[in-house]
Amino acid sequence: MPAIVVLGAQWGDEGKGKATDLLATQDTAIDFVVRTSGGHNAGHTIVVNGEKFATHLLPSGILTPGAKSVIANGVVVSPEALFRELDGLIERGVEGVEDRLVVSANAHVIASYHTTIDKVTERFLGKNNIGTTGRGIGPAYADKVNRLGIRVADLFDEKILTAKIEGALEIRNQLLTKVYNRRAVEVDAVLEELLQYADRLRPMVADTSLMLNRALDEGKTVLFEGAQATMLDVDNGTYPFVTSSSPVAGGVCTGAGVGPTRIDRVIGVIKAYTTRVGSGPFPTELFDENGTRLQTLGGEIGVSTGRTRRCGWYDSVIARYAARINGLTEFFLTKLDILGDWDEIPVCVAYEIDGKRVDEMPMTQTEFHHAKPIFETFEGWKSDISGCRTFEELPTQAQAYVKALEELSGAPFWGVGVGPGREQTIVVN
Ligand code: 2SA
Ligand code: GDP
Ligand code: MG
Repeated sequence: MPAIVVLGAQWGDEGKGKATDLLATQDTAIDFVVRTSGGHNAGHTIVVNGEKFATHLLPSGILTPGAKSVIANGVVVSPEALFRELDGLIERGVEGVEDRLVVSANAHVIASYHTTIDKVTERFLGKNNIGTTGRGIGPAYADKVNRLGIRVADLFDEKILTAKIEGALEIRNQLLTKVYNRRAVEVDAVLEELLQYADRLRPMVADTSLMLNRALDEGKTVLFEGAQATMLDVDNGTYPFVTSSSPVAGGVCTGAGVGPTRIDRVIGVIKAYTTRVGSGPFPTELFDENGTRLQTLGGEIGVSTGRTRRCGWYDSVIARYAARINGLTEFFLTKLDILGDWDEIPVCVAYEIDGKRVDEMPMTQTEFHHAKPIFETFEGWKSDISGCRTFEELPTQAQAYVKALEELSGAPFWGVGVGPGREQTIVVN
């Protein structure tokens, strides 16, 4: 299986880090783990031998000694965040991280003025804000699309870098000073900020598209690790309450410079319930004690910003949508163990929108804002399943719940997570 995509099927934090890590350790032939979109707004948690690691900008494969980790062209890279994360792993005794990291020369750079603009814009929007992570992601992608961006390769040529910073600041300082009433950012300050990372970064930089295509030609296995998720996709998500990149399967191709015909498996990671951080519509959101219980039992707190995640029941309309948008070959269901506390578990099977039953994602965001979930209720299993390692070991009610979700969701379930640990997984198909 040479090219595998692992991506989020809901609003993020489904447990993609765990699914990636599991594939990377299960199949010893995984040679590359690749991030293709987003930046250090992501937060992936991996628990190895009881020790907890969180990756943000780095692919979670960085913890797997045999695999190369790649930050591909579609990612926005804050050099400051990159080295902070690398140093954090080195301090914890993870060896060889810098030697097995490759960064695309074409990835775009996040500088401190992007972060400033992100935060000031959110404040400016007030109650209409997006609830971004404040990491400068949106402004960096906006500069990229506006052709004002700075790429990693630019850090190695001071003349080009100076010209690019001047060009970007000419526009960005207008926004900062005239709209946001802020002080202008100085070219020299940005130059100094970015150049300090150039020497350490240079040995890691390569043409990652060429490298990955050659690797696939040689039959190597490449794992593309998603960040954020389908419902946060700038085209297919709950616009404008989305991130500024394409975390769907199609985004993997542009974000890595590989063609769609090379992809063999597309795995959608999905929680046994639903969570969301930041603003925006969320039809199955719970505002009662069930929501608080899911939040507490599931430890639903943002890995990057520490924000509390909004919680709700499983939404199979979203699952079917994710299966369709990404052409999923399978799902990986996580956090089934968290539901062991309920007598009955509701699952959203369709929406009621303005008095009508709707089985698929509606065409417009206005309709989605009006969507009320239609629930079907399943019997709970009221027990701890975190020690189960085969499907047959699961209580019959849990088996029935998984089978029902699989039938409703539009793609087969490859595995089920019953705990955060690497080994707490049941492979179903
Ligand atoms: P941004 O910062 O521009 O990407 O924010 C835009 C929206 O995207 C959401 N977003 C996320 N949602 C879930 N998890 C994310 N990563 C962290 C994690 C989140 C954290 O893994 O826990 O620590 O808070 C993530 N990154 C971006 C964001 O909430 C906005 O709705
Ligand atoms: P990601 O952004 O999709 O990689 O997910 P996060 O790391 O942000 O959040 C997922 C959280 O769920 C992490 O704390 C994981 O350790 C945890 N997790 C993943 N799978 C399972 C599971 O099957 N059961 C439990 N209880 N926790 C899980
Ligand atoms: Mg996360």
